[in-house]
Amino acid sequence: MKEFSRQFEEIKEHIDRANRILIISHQKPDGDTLGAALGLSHFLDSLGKQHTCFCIHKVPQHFGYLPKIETFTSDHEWIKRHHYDLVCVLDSGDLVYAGVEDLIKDLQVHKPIIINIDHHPTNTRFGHTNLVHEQASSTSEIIFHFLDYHRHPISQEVATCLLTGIITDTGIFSNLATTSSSLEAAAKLLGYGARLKNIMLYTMRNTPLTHLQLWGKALSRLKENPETGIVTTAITVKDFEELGIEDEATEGIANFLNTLRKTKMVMVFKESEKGKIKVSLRTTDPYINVATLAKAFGGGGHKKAAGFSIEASLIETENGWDIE
Ligand SMILES: [Mn+2]
Repeated sequence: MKEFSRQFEEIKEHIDRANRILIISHQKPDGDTLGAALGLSHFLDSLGKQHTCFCIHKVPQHFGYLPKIETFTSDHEWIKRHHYDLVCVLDSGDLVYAGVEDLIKDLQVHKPIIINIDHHPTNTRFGHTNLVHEQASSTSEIIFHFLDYHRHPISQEVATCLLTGIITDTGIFSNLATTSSSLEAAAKLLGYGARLKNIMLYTMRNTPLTHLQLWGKALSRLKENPETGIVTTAITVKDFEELGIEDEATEGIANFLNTLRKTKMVMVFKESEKGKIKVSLRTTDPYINVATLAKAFGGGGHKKAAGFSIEASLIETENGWDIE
């Protein structure tokens, strides 16, 4: 972690100087953005620093086991009325992805310092200090290295938050984000008392029946293009309405399809509202970089897992699903 010592020092100095800090998790929050935010929040508590955790969307209920998750707010107006001199944006390639472009504009009256902590290779370095570590499994792992660097004691609470991020972003240590460094960090966090049983129960074994019914629809529509080797499927607004569920139910489908044998690439088209399609891209092919593809359409992500949104409609062809 030596290569990041300058950023580790800089961030600590900014924190020491700040009076009021805003921690931002990205929209549609996942285990990593929340785990990293709360890990940082517990750290700020131990320094006696006033701070707020913000996410534009409500935190999903199943993260209720994360200590202090109830302190998250989505109240833009409330944030606007307070004076923040430091803003930490976590696990977000850019401010649009974070869902806080407008909020940051509103906060500009007080000219806060912006700290960007992330592991997405498509990160735009939008902060005054950018701690972007592309090889890290998760932003939570980066927070772990930050605390470790400053030799700050890690409590059971912090360990549970950070291990949540590592476990969810590595798909329980199964995807390519799994490295010796992420395993080492996880081992240390377990040593600090991280509640592994709760993490597994609430993040990995907590699927509602209706979500699997939606997966069933997606699986029944799978198509493979024999020429390109690309596998596609689609989920429509109607599916969500019929099952009475939100689009978070699709989380994990693309990763699951990526277990298919001999597939160039998996594309999941999700119609989140009429005329708006979210495309998730996955590959295990060593020569394909889906982040580049996603970026060409205004999205982003990792080499093997990325996505973008587009205004289009779904069409079904003989060899697969497409957009037009
Ligand atoms: Mn992440």
